[in-house]
Amino acid sequence: AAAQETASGSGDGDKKITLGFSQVGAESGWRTANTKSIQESAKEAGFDLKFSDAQQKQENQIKAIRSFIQQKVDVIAFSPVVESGWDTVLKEAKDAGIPVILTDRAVDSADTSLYKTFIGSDFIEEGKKAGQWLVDQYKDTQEDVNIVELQGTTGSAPANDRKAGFQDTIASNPKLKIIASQTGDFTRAKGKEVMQAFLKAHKDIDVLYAHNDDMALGAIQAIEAAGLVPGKDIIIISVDAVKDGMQAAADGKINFIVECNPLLGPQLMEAAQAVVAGKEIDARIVTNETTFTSEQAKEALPSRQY
Ligand code: GYE
Repeated sequence: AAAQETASGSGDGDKKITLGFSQVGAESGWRTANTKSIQESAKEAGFDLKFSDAQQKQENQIKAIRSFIQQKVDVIAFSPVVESGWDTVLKEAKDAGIPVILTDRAVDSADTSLYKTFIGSDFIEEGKKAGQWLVDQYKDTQEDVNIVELQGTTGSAPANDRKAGFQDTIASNPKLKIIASQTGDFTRAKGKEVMQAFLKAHKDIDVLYAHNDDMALGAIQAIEAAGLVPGKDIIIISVDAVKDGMQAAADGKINFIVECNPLLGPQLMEAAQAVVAGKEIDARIVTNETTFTSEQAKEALPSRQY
């Protein structure tokens, strides 16, 4: 029996899985938490992780994926910076017999056999939750409500979907008007810069909808610098619920946050193990999420992990 155990111990079952992971970048608090979750989970699961940071550029991700194919990794995972333009490189991975898992952001490829699963949030749903809160807040308004929008990275799934879900939902009340909408690239610096421009161009902003906390935090700096009170003079809604965002909500500077969970590492390792073992897995793995008002943020803050 002992000999058998030794034999199976050195067999295929114990082979370290090599996972090539191409990350979007380090643009936000969400991304930092996501990267940490993936690195820690890979370590815990005993994977050999090849991690590559694309600095928000699709061309860098394509290069990283090609290099993973050349290195013959067991499985490739990536969070696609934008939705379009992946068919060629995904076909190359498929032809090389390497399974691909999408995490966090989706691609718009018509051929869904190019990847095994997509693990991540429903961004349309997040946009709808943001919109619904606003609809409820202003249900009795007689006046126009002027909204400015800070979009995420142009062409990314969360920017496209958070915009669409929000827009569709607020359309139920014609008084709710988006008067300006521009990308802030999901970063604090760009969020601040674009908000400054919005404030210069429009004297009558009632609401800011930011596609993530970091842009909202940058915008808060611009709003305060303009002598206005964030959360009062301008109502602020954002997405993510990272610690700094939750703190701003607890302080009353952000009025409503839609949660987007970055801790995708454990689910990714589980899915990677399954596909490498040749098992069938669900084509869509959705993460569980909630929303926070200022009061709820205050309560949740002490136990927040990221
Ligand atoms: O909301 C934002 C990050 O793709 C869900 O990317 C992610 C988004 C997240 O930069 O903060």
